[in-house]
Amino acid sequence: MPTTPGLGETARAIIADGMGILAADETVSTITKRLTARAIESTADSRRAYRELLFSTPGIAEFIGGVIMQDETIRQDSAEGIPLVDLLAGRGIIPGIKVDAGVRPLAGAPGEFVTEGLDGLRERLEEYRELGARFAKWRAVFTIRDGRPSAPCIHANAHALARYAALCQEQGLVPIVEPEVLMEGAHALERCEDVTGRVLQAVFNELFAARVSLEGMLLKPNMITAGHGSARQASVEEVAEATLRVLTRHVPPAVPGIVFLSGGQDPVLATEHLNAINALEGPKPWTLSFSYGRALQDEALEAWAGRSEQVPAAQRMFHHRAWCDSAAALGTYSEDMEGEAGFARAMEPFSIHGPS
Ligand code: 5MM
Repeated sequence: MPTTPGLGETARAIIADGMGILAADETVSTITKRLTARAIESTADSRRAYRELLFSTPGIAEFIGGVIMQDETIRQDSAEGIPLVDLLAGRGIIPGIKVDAGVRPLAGAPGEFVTEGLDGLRERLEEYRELGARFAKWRAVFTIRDGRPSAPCIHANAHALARYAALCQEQGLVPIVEPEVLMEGAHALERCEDVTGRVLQAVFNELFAARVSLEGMLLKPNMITAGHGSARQASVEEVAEATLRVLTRHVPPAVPGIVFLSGGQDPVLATEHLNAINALEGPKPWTLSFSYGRALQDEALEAWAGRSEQVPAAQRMFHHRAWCDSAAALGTYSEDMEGEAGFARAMEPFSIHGPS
């Protein structure tokens, strides 16, 4: 497998020293659902204001090494006319871009999906690189049901992920490879473990066949949990052990980092799970960090509520959760980092919004 100079350095820089990734790559349709659920009108300007709030949060560059944007955001300017991509880069945060075109029904596999977007991808990657992106992301989704995910669904998605990753590396961008086994369903943790293992094995077989340099990529998987609808939810310890077991069996040590998605977990629980994984004894040859969307944003979005006077409160929430997740990436998070005392400690190194 060839190694591409520069890609490994970028991959490692994104997740250095307890840093992780903010996934802010919701499509217009997804972010619109999240905004309207909180009675916030979704316009190009409100979406820009929300992303700018996150990206410009004071102190955040200590915890967030990379941000995944989507097509609209990477072309937007801040209220002061600075391209958002430059705003990030100027703060030392590496800009990334979601490049898949979303999921479509997979022919021959009723109820299953394949992620599309390979047509014209080389040219789009070239353009995004010129706009300032240094890494990219492509997400495949797998549903657990009777007989699902099927072998053709796993194969089609793993193959597409590998073609995407190879194209990214050709264009000098670090690919984040995201095979997400969804938490929807009533399945037990053991079923999630089995399915995730099969999916990861297929993905790495395809990455190898496509000559993707493992040193120059990041993996973004789900954690191993019971389905949201399962009556028996696993303990934090059980989730951590099962997650590390699957990764040890199916992810080569050449991969520099594994950045988990949160998948609809409560923000605090997503922090606890990451911390427990990092606190486990035993070999962990990759950096284990976060690339959370909802678990990093939900508290801030709730606090913002679309009101400009609420920007400081929202930034305080975002800064605090990123501080906690960064500690979890180092295995040093503890319960007393939550609550008012935790907020005060998170603010200690600088004053985020004051004194005046
Ligand atoms: C931020 O959400 C991304 C997907 O948005 P679309 O569904 O609109 O494409 C998603 O890919 C995200 O990056 C990951 O799923 C991680 O987000 P969560 O919320 O699971 O941590």
